[in-house]
Amino acid sequence: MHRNPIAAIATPRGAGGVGIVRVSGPDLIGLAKTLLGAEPKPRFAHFLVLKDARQEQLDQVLLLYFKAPASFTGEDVVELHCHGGPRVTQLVLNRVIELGTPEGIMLAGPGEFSLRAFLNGKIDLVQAEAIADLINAQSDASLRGASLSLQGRFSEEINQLIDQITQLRILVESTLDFPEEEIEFIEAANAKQRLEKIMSDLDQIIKISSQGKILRDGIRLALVGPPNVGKSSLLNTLVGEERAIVTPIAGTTRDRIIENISIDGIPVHVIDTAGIRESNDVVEQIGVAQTWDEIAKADIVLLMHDATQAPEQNFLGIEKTVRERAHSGAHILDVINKRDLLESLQAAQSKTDGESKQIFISAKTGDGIRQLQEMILHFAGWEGNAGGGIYTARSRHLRAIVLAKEHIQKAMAYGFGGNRALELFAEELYCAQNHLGEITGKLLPDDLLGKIFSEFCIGK
Ligand SMILES: Nc1nc2c(ncn2[C@@H]2O[C@H](COP(=O)(O)OP(=O)(O)OP(=O)(O)O)[C@@H](O)[C@H]2O)c(=O)[nH]1
Ligand SMILES: [Mg+2]
Repeated sequence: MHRNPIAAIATPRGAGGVGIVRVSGPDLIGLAKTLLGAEPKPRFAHFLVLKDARQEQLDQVLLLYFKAPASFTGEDVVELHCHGGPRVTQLVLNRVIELGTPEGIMLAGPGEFSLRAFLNGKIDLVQAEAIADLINAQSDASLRGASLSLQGRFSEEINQLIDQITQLRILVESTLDFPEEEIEFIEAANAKQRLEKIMSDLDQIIKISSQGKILRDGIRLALVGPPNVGKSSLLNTLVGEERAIVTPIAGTTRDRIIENISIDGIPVHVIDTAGIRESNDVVEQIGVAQTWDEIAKADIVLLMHDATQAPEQNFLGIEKTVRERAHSGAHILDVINKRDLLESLQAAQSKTDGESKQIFISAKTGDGIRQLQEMILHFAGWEGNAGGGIYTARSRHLRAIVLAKEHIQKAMAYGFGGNRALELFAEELYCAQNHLGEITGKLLPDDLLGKIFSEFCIGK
């Protein structure tokens, strides 16, 4: 399909050593020649002095010409590496657009280069998403996971599953034409074992992708409770810096504060919130309303209280509402803070059975913090990345795999008894295959592309 040339600044705004202006289009040899004043050699760094319309020097630049289809987008690509300042790059971009091509050059939208790479079959959808994840990665572990997806590890597993399902489908559908022999034929072809293999591979992929989803999305962790229990102190301890104001005055925090940290390489979005209490102060009321919002969005809620105070009526009320407001998959951990103030530390032992959701800590001394971090990872479903090899995954992928699994389960239930069951069986395999196809983009539901690529930055 013919698409008009597009251009954008591919490097971040701001000052830097080098800035890159990138152009992609079906035929850019003319533009490259005009810029260079000579025939460009593909994949060769040409030095040139870029001049404006009045023939005054704009900048000294390097020009790279990638000839289609051997480029990121699969089209002709021209890159101009100039000095990295917001003004320089903008002027270089303007000049390129001014010189133009017979069809003109449009400004690229977010992710439009990657979209073209996808549409031209250079990468599949999982890989395109992995590019965005790689750029946005906040920890080394998520970066490695995105890199594995980009290399095609995840897509490969999905494609293998699709192959297995397709083969089984072909087998079953072909027997539909030969009713007398069908059962023996299918038995001889180990159809049942093959179906079981598909099922166990699906389970394995679900397991890895749910880890991959944690690696990509991270864990949303809300610190909540009554005023003065030490929520902001805990935020500061987890971040390792004084980010939130801490005072002995109840009602110190009013605005929620979000900090991105990583625990053992897993991104964790920690949210300090306004202490929950009835208040006549309008600002505080808004803060408390935000707290309830955060409780609803969190994967893990740390419900904090003060070890020196017995939980009173008010606290029990908060606890009940927190449990009601948290989403169904969330875990609420009871964090009893200020353990250092207790005279008898014996009484304040945290249970260590692995499934206990209660822990004593001191945000002030750091006592119990490591154990708390482990609890957070555990209840978020992170099983550790012992062997590495976990690729990043998104909710969209996981949903599709789970749907595929449901169809395979239905297929299993139909079994191989008789023609009608076989038809239904084949139909379920077909549905499962389609759901898996959505992951890599072999099969695209409406508006998915727009949604995915609009999250990209411009110039990628
Ligand atoms: N001894 C001791 N004091 C603590 C500990 N954690 C917090 N504090 C003190 O408790 C008081 C309140 O701490 P904050 O962290 O501001 O409490 P908060 O829950 O954020 O309070 P609000 O923002 O008002 O809701 C401060 O004086 C802290 O120094 C702890 O582990 N031990
Ligand atoms: Mg606070």
